[in-house]
Amino acid sequence: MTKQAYETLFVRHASNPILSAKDWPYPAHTVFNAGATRLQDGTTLLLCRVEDRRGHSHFCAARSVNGIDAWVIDEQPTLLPDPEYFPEELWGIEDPRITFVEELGKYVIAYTAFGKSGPGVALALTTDFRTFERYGVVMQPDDKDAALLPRRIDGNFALLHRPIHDTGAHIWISFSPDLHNWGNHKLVLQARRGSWWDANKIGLSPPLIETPRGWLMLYHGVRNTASGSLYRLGVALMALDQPDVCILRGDSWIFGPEEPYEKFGDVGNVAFPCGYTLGADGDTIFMYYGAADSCIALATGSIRQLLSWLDTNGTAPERVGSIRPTA
Ligand code: M1P
Repeated sequence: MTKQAYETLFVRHASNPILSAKDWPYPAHTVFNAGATRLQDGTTLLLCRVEDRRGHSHFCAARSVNGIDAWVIDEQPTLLPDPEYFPEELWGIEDPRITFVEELGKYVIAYTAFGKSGPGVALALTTDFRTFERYGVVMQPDDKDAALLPRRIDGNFALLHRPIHDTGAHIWISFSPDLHNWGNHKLVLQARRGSWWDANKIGLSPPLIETPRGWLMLYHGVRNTASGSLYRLGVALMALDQPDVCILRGDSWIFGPEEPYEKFGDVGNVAFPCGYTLGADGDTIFMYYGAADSCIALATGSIRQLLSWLDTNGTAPERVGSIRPTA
């Protein structure tokens, strides 16, 4: 791997950070970890995690024609926790990831519901980001970092998520006929232990990116050090018809905290993407990431370059999931 190849995979936007609490129309402590989507009229919508001064989070939508600046931010919170009906959201809702599901004609938001039992995965559906149909918690605590695939696999919806077990914090996939009932759970990708950059925890970052060669997965890897955790980004390629099967996984991280707004903040040394949009060329990835749990930044990459980097720098990992029975 050449130094240059690593450094140009994702390029930070010159006006980073693109959004922070000072832009907000109502009092906010921090704004970070935003889900992203491109609406039908081409507008980029970010569903931003907003943390208040209690430490509780909710979501607020910001819309921009070019996805970079001139954001129009909802005057009031767009989606608040609803602990009366969903006590699992007592301490807030966090880290939304958005998938448009053609079959439903709806956006499905997978997010972390944080309550007394810990973080769990909840779903909410919307057509306009103004009214929401809440499905409640679908993966019980401890579980987070979830996103839905945009279409069914073998007749079922598929959700990537990150439960924590005694054996570690690894990425799993689960399947459902109706988005309510989930099963057929499979381990997808493991934290690598030892001295790896992704030794201690991994989790899905934005929703998977579909390419003709497979699903590109950007994931965050955490290494615990004497001065705290380091959150960096890695890439893997999953099989199109079996997204639980990893075809290639990069050994090195491809993006990590370097700039002051990524190194310093409420939680320093964190680069945490929850969303992306694709450029009109179908290749450019606009990756929106939370920086230091304090603001939102943008970096651009290329599907073609990520695949070519994986071809040179990726290895086919040992299979971790169960083998699907053949018919
Ligand atoms: O503080 C860094 C991140 O920590 C958590 O992520 P994970 O559990 O995957 O390590 C999340 O709370 C995330 O919101 C936060 O940015």
